[in-house]
Amino acid sequence: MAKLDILIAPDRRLRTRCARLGAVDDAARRVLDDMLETMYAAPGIGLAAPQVGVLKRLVVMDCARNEEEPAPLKLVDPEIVWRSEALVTDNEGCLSLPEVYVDVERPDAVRVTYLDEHGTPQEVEAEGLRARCLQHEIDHLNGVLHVDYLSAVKRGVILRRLEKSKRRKQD
Ligand code: GNR
Ligand code: NI
Repeated sequence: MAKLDILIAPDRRLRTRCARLGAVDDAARRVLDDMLETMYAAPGIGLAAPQVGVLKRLVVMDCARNEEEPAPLKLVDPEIVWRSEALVTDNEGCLSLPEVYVDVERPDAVRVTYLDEHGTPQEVEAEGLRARCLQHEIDHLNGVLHVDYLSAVKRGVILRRLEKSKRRKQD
């Protein structure tokens, strides 16, 4: 396994609609393993492939608390097939927008279909933090970031600040 570099916004690759895989091969399994290692090292509770520059519909997650057993989840071509009517607002972070926390209103529960690492179709229903994380990651696959739920003015302020701090690090 290898730890990958996490892209920081603004970056065009974080704004791309990622491609479906349709099937799972060794190359996809390797990216998923590298993504999990990268996510645990960050640390984060989820990671989408575009965050490591891979423009494919791959997601890894682990929302287990520190005192719980690890519960890694690898999802290929995840798709939301049901959303609860009940909405909840909670604070979200993103590894691609360090230190930017945004209150986002989302359905409290979702059902998601996906292919597992063996290519077998699976379905998962989640609520609370797991549902929020699934929605946040699937947003990434569509080029959507948590700041997109803010007003254009607030989003602009945040993205320009990130742009400047990236430029400072480069030179
Ligand atoms: O680590 C993460 N924490 C988090 C907290 C609330 C809602 C979503 C997330 S996902 C984030 C990691 C990340 O950026 N995934 O794309
Ligand atoms: Ni994110």
